Amino acid sequence: MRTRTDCRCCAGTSLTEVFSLGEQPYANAFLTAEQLTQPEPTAPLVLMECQDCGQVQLQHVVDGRELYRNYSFQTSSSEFMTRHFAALMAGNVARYVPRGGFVVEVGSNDGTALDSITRPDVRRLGIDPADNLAEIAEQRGVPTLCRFFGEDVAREVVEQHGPADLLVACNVLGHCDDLDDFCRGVNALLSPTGALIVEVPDVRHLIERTEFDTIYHEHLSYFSAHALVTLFGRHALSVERIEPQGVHGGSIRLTVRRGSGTALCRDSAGRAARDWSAFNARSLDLRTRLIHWLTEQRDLGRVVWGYGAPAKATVLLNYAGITNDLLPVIVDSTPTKQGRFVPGTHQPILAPDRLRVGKPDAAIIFPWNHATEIRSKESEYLAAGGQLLTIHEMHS
Ligand code: DWN
Ligand code: ZN
Repeated sequence: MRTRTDCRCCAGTSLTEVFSLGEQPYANAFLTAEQLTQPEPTAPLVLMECQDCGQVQLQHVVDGRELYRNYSFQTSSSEFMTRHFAALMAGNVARYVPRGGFVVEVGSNDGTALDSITRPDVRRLGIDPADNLAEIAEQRGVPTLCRFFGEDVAREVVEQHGPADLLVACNVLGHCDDLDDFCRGVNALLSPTGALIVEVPDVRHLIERTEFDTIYHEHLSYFSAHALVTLFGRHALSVERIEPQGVHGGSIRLTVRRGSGTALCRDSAGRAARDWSAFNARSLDLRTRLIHWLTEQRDLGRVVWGYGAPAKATVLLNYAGITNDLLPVIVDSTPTKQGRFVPGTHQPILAPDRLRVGKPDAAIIFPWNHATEIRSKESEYLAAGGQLLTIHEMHS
């Protein structure tokens, strides 16, 4: 672990602390039964804001090799996200990829997005550091290079396959410590007429919607359009379009081209004022209300489980100190998470069909971004009187 004292987007050094979740375990490091009795690694989660460009980033950087070698999250776990990425690919392949062209996805996870490309003439390559995911992607026929993307990897790929007409990086930039290396990689790999499509959660929504549970060690940056335009501008990359997206609690999609041509100026991606003290107060209030509600439910003799074990569940449960006595079980559809335990608070993770057997009185939907999809899958449980709530819907 190291401490970062300069801004990843503008290289400035005026960073101020704006929020802290304290010392926390790694959110996606779901434990095996044997690991339950072993000490768990932890690191601080402290948010810093750059006073020059508005970039928000973690103060402490955990080595990515520790976080990603074996990665538990799979894109295909959500039908909604699968459709979202298929639409992204379809639109941009049609727009930027000529006959026989080449599409590269960075952070390709289990190959869901690349697998959606239907044009047989298009060559595809995924790049992802997780061995377990690269293997799943390969099995479904998506060629995958199991590496961290950067300038070196970009040069190797160009040498072997030629330049990319379309480069896609969704929910990836937040995971990269060295964004200058990422941008150099883009310049090395992207064809002069190609496009880079980037999608990241928007820090504006994190603040406005009190999404503190999206703050964890693998998310090193919490971007605004302004900070990203600043970053790309330093590398002669221009942001041609910025489009809001509803996914992951409110995201932005940027279309980036090589050269400094018709770049959106930084001011059009202007900086909004941020009320961090109100965000701090709302986060504490949410934690208090959650603990009160769960205690009240337990005292009433009602059983509450969790639905979904995203990284966000680990953050929330540990921040609020919720152990098995208040919330004994979580169900999740990801096969690699089932049979494991939440880092820090140790709830077991079971398959969703256990909900229909165990019939808890209520379940908290930890991935609030998938509430609609989960409610529609669990209509039987709801019809039988079960309750599915997100933390934002909880009132005691
Ligand atoms: O950047 C990141 C994003 C893209 O994905 C990450 N660092 C990791 C991950 O974030 P997350 O862990 O907060 O992801 P989700 O998409 O909110 O996780 C949803 C979880 O809920 C998965 O574990 C699968 C589960 N789930 C389920 O059990 N039944 C999801 C759906 C839709 C369902 O029906
Ligand atoms: Zn900055």
